[in-house]
Amino acid sequence: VTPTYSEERNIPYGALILASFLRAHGMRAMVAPLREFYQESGCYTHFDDGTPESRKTFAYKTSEILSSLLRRLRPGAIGLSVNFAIHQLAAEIIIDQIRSLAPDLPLLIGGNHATHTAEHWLTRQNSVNFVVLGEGEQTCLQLLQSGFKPGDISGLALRRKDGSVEIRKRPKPLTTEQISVPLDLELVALPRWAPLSSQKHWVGLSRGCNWNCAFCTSHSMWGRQRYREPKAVATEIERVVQTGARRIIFSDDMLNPGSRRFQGLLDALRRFPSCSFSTMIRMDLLDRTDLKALSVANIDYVYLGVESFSVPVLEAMNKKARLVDTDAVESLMERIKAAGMKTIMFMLIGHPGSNFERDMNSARFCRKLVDRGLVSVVFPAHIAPFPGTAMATMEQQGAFRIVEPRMNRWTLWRPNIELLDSSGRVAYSAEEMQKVFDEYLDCWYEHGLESSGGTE
Ligand code: B12
Ligand code: SF4
Repeated sequence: VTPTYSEERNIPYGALILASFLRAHGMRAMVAPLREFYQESGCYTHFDDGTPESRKTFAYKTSEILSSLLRRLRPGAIGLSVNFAIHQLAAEIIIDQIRSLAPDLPLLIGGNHATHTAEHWLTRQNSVNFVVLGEGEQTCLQLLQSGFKPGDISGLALRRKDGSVEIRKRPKPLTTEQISVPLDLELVALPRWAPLSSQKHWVGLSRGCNWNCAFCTSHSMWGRQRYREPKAVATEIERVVQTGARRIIFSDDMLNPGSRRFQGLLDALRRFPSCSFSTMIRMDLLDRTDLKALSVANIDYVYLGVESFSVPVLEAMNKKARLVDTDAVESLMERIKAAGMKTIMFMLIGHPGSNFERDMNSARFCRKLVDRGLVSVVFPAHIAPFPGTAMATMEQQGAFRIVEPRMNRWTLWRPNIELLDSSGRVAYSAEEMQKVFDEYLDCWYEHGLESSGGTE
């Protein structure tokens, strides 16, 4: 099961990939994207308005949904997929309900956020039996095959008999073959009012990233980048296109056109002329890429994780950005446009190393790019110290203080931290960060929010 939030209707890609792998190895597995089951008068209701009543309603509804799923699917174990910090509270409520409905059923949890907060899920009152760390496939398969006897299976976190928590070493990164099992869309248990055709579709070409930016969990989750087999990717896309999908968003952290397998993947994409693709990429990599080749493969939206246009901020982020000169950025944007693609930029506010002036200057430069029609949308986000990131450890070094301790509120629309100076005084306040955010929003309102290639 995957928790719920008021996001758009995204296919639960990671959980489905895991289930597809398990099925290919002879296991029975189904994925229930819980979000789709929370309906009131025909539309989704988000539970968390901050009141205890809304949580009670969520717990009650969750219990109803889970007991009907348990009756229907008769699972031998339940896995909960928790990729996002914002799912923290929802996941806790779901676990409480599972524990009261099926106290003896083995319960596992996995996903990015769960991996980096393993101890929490093992030590709270209603705990899970196992946390699967990082890539889930091999560890989960071994655990199921062993009948939940952890033996020396790597990649697990669990409670020892004496109550202490054991966080085991991760296995070696999975091989190309292991990560290439194509998505099996039959494994998604959707209610009748949420057909596959109404979902937003994701496909992964690769896993991991060769950079190690301070605010990002990619490195600690996946390690170095590995591409999937082009043939398997083509099979996966074919299955997705058969549902009627006309846009696929790549779930890759970072497309790396320098890779050996990249051309094979572009060839695979060209087999689906009815489908358009959106991808995440670094701006400096795109600068060295044959843009025409991307556009011929129907990649028409590029999301650039730019984060900042200030050199000291990029350095503090360990972004290792090679394209920082504003004239060079403008010229790249012109080339992207000329190649028939649209650009969406992601910007961060409040990272250690930044200050009001630096972030505001970045926002103003973004506005210039939007005014010139070179960038379609700019998405600003307030930084959050996600567990598993180098940035999270900077709190102990006194770089910032957390102003929003509830991780389920880390939607990145509001400030989560304030930056401190060396004497512990606030150097960049939440209020100032909000002003920078509002500068980005003003630009949105002036230009209107254009369709953003599949993601908001
Ligand atoms: C695609 C994506 C999205 C999509 C989600 C699409 C979807 N299908 O749900 C969209 C655009 C909606 C999105 C939005 C956001 N995202 Co996002 N997203 C990603 C991204 C790039 C890929 C996810 C993915 O599909 N990975 C590939 C699949 C195969 O992996 P997986 O899901 O992790 O599953 C594997 C393992 O985790 C494990 N596993 C997973 N579940 C389970 C369960 C069990 C039981 C087991 C055993 C194993 C297991 O096994 C799987 C196979 O190995 C990740 C980064 C990344 N590379 O993972 C960020 C990432 C998850 N997002 C992130 C963030 C911050 C956000 C936003 C908050 C950003 C924003 N400001 O809006 C929003 C919030 C979304 C929301 N819920 O409202 C952060 C999360 C950090 C955190 N701790 O919260 C990540 C990690 C990126 C980062 N910066 O580090 N995102
Ligand atoms: S922010 Fe982008 S480039 Fe940096 S580590 Fe994460 S995925 Fe890689």
